[in-house]
Amino acid sequence: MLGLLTHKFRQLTHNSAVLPETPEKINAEYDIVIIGGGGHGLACAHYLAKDFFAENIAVFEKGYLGGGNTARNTAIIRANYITPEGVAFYRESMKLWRSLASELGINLMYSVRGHLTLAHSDGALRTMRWRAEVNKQCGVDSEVIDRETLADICPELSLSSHTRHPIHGALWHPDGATARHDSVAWGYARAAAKRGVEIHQQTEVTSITPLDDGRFQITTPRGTCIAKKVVQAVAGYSCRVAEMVGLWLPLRIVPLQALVSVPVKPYLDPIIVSGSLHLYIWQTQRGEFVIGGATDPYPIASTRSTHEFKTHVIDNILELFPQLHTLKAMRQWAGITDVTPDFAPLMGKTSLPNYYIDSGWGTWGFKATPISGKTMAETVATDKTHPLISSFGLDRFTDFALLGERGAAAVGQ
Ligand code: FAD
Ligand code: PYC
Repeated sequence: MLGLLTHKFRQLTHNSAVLPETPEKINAEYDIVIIGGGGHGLACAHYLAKDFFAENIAVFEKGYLGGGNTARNTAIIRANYITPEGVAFYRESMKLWRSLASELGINLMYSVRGHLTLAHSDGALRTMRWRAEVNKQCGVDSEVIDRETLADICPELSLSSHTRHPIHGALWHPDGATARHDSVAWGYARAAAKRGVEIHQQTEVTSITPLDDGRFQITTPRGTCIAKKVVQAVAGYSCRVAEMVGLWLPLRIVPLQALVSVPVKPYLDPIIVSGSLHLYIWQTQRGEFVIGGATDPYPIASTRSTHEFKTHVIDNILELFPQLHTLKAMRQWAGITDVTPDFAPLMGKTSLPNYYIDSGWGTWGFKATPISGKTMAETVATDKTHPLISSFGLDRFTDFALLGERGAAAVGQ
């Protein structure tokens, strides 16, 4: 009996820990090369192989799997956006999230805890009413609640009127959730590899040359190959990689910082966001508080942590939760985000045939990982833009069709 249990335990830990090994060499030719082994690139590889039986796919990742923004993100999942295009897109992502753990065969620690966006003025409440109406029209559960209901949902929150920014009400999104970010990357990587996708870690793409026959020559320090189709899913490096094929992307590259506290006893159930105070906070299953804010105000491709960020968010967190004054910060970090002018993603086909982009994920792309993978896979496999992403193309910047997602995508920037 003990032998059987030990065997089962080994099988379990073996299955959940093993990642695909980087093949010894790069092949001379691939049908599809995906640049970037974050959640988005890996999800795209998985759905290409699973839904479209695509073969001869390679993912090139310059560092380790999911080590970019996927590793640095604070794992908030929600669909309460403000534009109908955005709400429909993230609503479909939420549907995929719910069954993703069983699809990928990995524990994603998907945890539904509800999402509260605080309003500190009547103006903010008005915007939230609009947002709630769009949400409901698009089939997303979201409503404006008053202070009494807020006190019921989150009794830990200070509703004192003697603060700098008293709370008038909130937008309540009961489906708001979190998930374990590296399980997402590993789950997609393993599932893709099982279907024959080659995953090359420590393989930076240093140049891409479009050839006369419509294919691409791709150079890496580990060798060169030819690809019939190329997808770039490189988040903060989007402009740099797009430049390699002569594409200009309208993205602002800015750092986003976060910090995590030491673990303490269970205290806070919902995710709390305040756009006006530029902060958000939630408590992990292990008891750590995950705390973040707005992007840094200057464009710089850097992952350094600043003292200003820490003092700003902690100062404002204590206004909402004065009881946390003895909490100790444990770790602080940053990621490099790619922000569009209208805070909606930038995805799909480009002016270059057979070259596809998955970018413009700024501070909001983790929750989109499943649906971006699914819709990009269909767009790449069929060369027809998936209807859910038809508004997110590069052409919206020349056709005056910007989306205006700022009020719902970002934490007060
Ligand atoms: P990444 O995970 O960054 O993957 C891109 C990969 O491309 C990287 O691994 C990189 O090494 C690789 N790469 C780059 N250049 C090359 C090259 N030349 N050759 C090969 N590989 C290359 N989103 C949410 O929805 N909810 C949140 O709560 C949230 N919180 C966030 C908190 C922070 C602090 C940060 C920084 C971001 C947050 N985000 C959040 C945003 C989210 O992290 C990203 O939008 C998402 O992870 C993007 O995934 P990706 O796979 O496109 O990018
Ligand atoms: O997109 O919900 C979000 C988010 C929260 C923190 C960073 N991004």
